[in-house]
Amino acid sequence: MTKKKAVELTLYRYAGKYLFFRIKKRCKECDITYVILQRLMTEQLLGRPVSLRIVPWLDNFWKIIWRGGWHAPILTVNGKVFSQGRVPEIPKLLSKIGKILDDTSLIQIGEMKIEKTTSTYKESEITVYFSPACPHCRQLLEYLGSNGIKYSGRDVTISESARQDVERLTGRLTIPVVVIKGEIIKGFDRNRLKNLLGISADYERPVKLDSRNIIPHFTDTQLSKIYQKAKNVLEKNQLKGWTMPSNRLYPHLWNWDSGFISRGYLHYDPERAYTEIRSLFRGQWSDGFLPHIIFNPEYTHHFPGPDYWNADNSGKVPSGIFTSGISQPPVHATMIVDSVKLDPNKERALTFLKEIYPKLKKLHDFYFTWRDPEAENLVSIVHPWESGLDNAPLWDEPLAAITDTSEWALSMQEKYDEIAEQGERPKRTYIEKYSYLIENLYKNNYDWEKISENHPFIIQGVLFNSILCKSELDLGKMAETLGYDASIHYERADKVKTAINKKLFDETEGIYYNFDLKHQKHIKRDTIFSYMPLFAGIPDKDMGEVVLDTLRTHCFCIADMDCVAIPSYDMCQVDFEGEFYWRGPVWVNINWYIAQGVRQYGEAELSEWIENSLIALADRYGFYEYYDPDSGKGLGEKDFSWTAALIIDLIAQKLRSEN
Ligand code: 9WN
Repeated sequence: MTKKKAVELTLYRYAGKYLFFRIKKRCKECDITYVILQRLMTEQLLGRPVSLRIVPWLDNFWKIIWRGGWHAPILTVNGKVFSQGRVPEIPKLLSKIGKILDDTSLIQIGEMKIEKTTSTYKESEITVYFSPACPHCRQLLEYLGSNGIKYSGRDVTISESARQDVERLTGRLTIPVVVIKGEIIKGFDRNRLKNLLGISADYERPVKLDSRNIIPHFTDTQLSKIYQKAKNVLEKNQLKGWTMPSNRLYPHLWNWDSGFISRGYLHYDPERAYTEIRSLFRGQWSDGFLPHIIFNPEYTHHFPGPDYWNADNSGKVPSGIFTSGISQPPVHATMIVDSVKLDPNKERALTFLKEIYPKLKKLHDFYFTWRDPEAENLVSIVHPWESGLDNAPLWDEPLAAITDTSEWALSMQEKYDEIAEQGERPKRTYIEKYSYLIENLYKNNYDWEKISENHPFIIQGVLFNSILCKSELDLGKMAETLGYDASIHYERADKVKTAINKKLFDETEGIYYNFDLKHQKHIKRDTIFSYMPLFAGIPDKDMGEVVLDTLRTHCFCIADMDCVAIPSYDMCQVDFEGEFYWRGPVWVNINWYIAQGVRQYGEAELSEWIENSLIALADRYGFYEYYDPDSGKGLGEKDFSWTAALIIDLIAQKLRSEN
C-alpha cells in the first residue's frame, strides 16, 4: 500500500519559556506569518491534506536548532526549514507544497509568479513601511508576497528611524507606505503598485480582503449566564453605597465609572443605581463641579490621594468628603434617564429624578459658566484625566509643549509601578506632565477663571462635548417627565451641536478633531473618539454619511469586521499599540457608544456586530478593563465594573427586544 501524501507545516513563533527565561516581547514578523498562514489554510489549501501547527519557539528551540533553524519565525515543511527570520514567500511555499502533493495547480502558482512577474526592481529598491497590527499593511505585504515581489520591509513598531522616515516622506504618521525608487505610495493602492511594478493583469494575484467576521450569536440561556456573571462582578466590587471600578487599582469612587455602573444596576436593582449616583453627587462642590474621584476613606494608599490634590484649597468641597480636583465626562443624565421606564416602582423613580435633576443641572451650568472660556458653547478640559482617556494620542502634542515638571512625579510613578504592569500604563514622561497640571490647579486654588488664564492645558474635546450634548437632551427629557420647563436643555444641546459641527469638524478629512485652545489648533489624531458625535446625533444625515465613510476607510476594522471589536486608535497609525491602555485597545464603554452611533445613521448590522462582539469578549475572556483588538486578550484590570455594567445593559436590551 502506498503511503498517502501529506504536508505538515510547523510555525515556530517567537514565544515560550525555557528554564528561567520567558519571552515577553512580540515578534511582528511572526504575527504576520501567523496571519498569512492561517489565511492560506482557509483559502488556497482548504480541503488539501495540509496541516498547520503553531508552536512556541523557546520551548522547542532544541528540536529545531540542529536542523538549522535559529531565528523565529521559523517555518518548516515536513520537518525541513523552509524559511526563517522573515515572512515566508508564499508563491514559493505553495509551489513546494504542490510538488510534495503532486498538485499542479499549486506548483503553477509559484512558478507562474517567479517566471512571469515582470518587475525589474531589486529588493533594495522597494521599501515598505509597515506595522504587523495594521490590516492594510497585512494586505499589502500579502499582495507583494503572492506576486513574487521582493522588498525590504521596515517595521515602524520596532524602528524609530522608520517612523521618522514615514513622517518625513508623507507628512503624517500613517502606514503602510511604499517607496519604489523614490516614488511614494501611501496606503495599499493596488492599481499604482501594479502599474509601477509591472505586474501584468493576466498574472496578478489580488489579495482577498480579510474575511468578514461572523456576527457572534447567543441563545437566551447563554445570555442569561453571562448576565449573571456580570452581576457577580458588580457584587464583588460593591462597597457600602457605591461600587469600585475594580478592587485592586481603583478602590475609590470614580465619576464616569459610577455613571456607567448605575446603568447596569438600573436593569435589576434600580435602588442601587440611585444609591450609586447619590454617592457620587455627595462629592459635588458648591460651584456645581463634580470631581473625578470621591476618595474611599478606608483606603489611604492610593496615589495621588487627597493630600496631593489639595482640593480643600478651593473652599468648595462639602465637609467631611475627600475629592480630587478635576472632573470627567458628564455621562450621568444619559445613564439614568430611563429610570421611569425601567424601574417597576415608578414613584420611587420619580422621587429619585426629582432629587437628582437639580444637581445634574447645576453640574451642566458649571461647565457652561466656568469651562467655556471663549463663550463658544464648547466646554474645555484642563487635564487628560478629565477626558477619561488618560494617555490617548490626543494629548501627546499638548503635553509635549509643557516643559515644567512636578516635584512629586517620581513618587507617583513608583506607586503606579508597584501595582500596575509597566507596559500597559502611562509612562514616566506622561506622569510628570499629569502631576505638573495638578500642581497648577491647586496652586490656583481651583479658581477656574484664573486657571483659564494661566493653565498650559485647555482643550475642547470631541468626546466630552458630544457626551455633554447628549446629556443635555436627556436632561431635557427628564425635565419633561417631571413637568418642568425643558427648553433650556434643548437650546443648550442645540448650541453645543452647532459649535461642534462648526469648530471641530474638518471638512477635508471628513472627521471631528479636538481643538487645543492654548495653541489655537486642531489636534489631528485619528482616534475612535472622533466618531462620538454620531452617538449624540450631531452630524446631519449627509454629514453622517461622510463621517461613516471616513470611519470605513480608516483602520478601525469596520469594513471587514476583522478585529474582536473596535480599537480605540486607528490601527494604521505608526504609534498604534494594541495592548497599551487608550492607545489601541478595545474599550467596552467606547464601543457601546459607537454601536449606538452607527445604528442611528443606518448601520444596523455593524452595530449588532459591535454589541455582540462585546458580549463574546466578556464571555470568552472575562470582564476586563480593555482588550487587545487582534487577539481579544483581556488587559488591565480583571473584573472591571463598567465592562460588566454595560454588558448587563446590552444583554437586558437584547432579551427585552426579543420578548
Ligand atoms: C485616572 C477608573 C479610571 C477611569 C478612567 C481611566 C483610569 C485613572 C487612572 O481609570 O483613569 O483617573 O488611574 O489611570 O482612564 O477612564 O475612569 O476606572
